This record gives sequence, structure tokens and C-alpha cells, in this order.
Amino acid sequence: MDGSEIAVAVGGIGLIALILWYFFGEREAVAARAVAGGVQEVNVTVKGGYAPDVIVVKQGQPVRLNFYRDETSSCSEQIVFGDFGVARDLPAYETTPVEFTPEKAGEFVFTCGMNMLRGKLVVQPQ
Ligand SMILES: [Cu+2]
Repeated sequence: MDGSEIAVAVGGIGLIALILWYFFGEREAVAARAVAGGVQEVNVTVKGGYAPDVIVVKQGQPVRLNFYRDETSSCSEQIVFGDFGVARDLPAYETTPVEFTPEKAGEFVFTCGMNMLRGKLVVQPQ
């Protein structure tokens, strides 16, 4: 192989990795599980992003998202659900429950206080 063939091979491997990452990312979607009282609960780890970063819930039922912030990076010190008028501080190495009821269906982005880290709340219609 000469230099250009190696470059093509490396580029191809990079592309495959990107595609795998994309589909792996899609599989990060997690559906809320219902707990007592009809609350839909999901545990989310905050560390340079949100895991899971796609959360699926049902419309019209209360949601409790337990954010565990596993870092001290100032970027993630706040969580904002702009569409729901919810903003909370997330103390490092603690779990902070965020509760609200999604009254409308659709896809809603949630972010850190600086709008850098992003996740998506998917509210399915009843
Ligand atoms: Cu940030």
C-alpha cells in the first residue's frame, strides 16, 4: 500500500467508526419506567454530557428525572428544560430529582446552563 491507499483505509475505518457511533448513540434512548403513583422515572448520569441523552416518556403523566452529576466541571452545574420553565442546580456527586408533567407531546431539548450539553426528552402522545 502506498500513502494514499493507507489514507483511504484510515478514512474508511474512521467513517465506519462514525456510523457505529451514530447508531450506538441512537440506541441510548431510554424509556421511563413507571413507579408507584404513576410517576415516570429515569436515572440520568451527568458527565461531559447526559447518559441517556434521549429520554422517552408519556404525555400527561408526572416525570421524575434523577440527575446524578458525576463530575465537578462547571459546564454541567445547571440543567435547563426551557420548554417546561424548569432550571435546577446540580450539586456534584449528588442526585438531584427534577420533576414536572409534560402536558404536550413532542421532542424537547434540555441543556446545561450554557446551552452546550444537550439531551432530548421525547414525549409520546397518550
Ligand atoms: Cu455547559
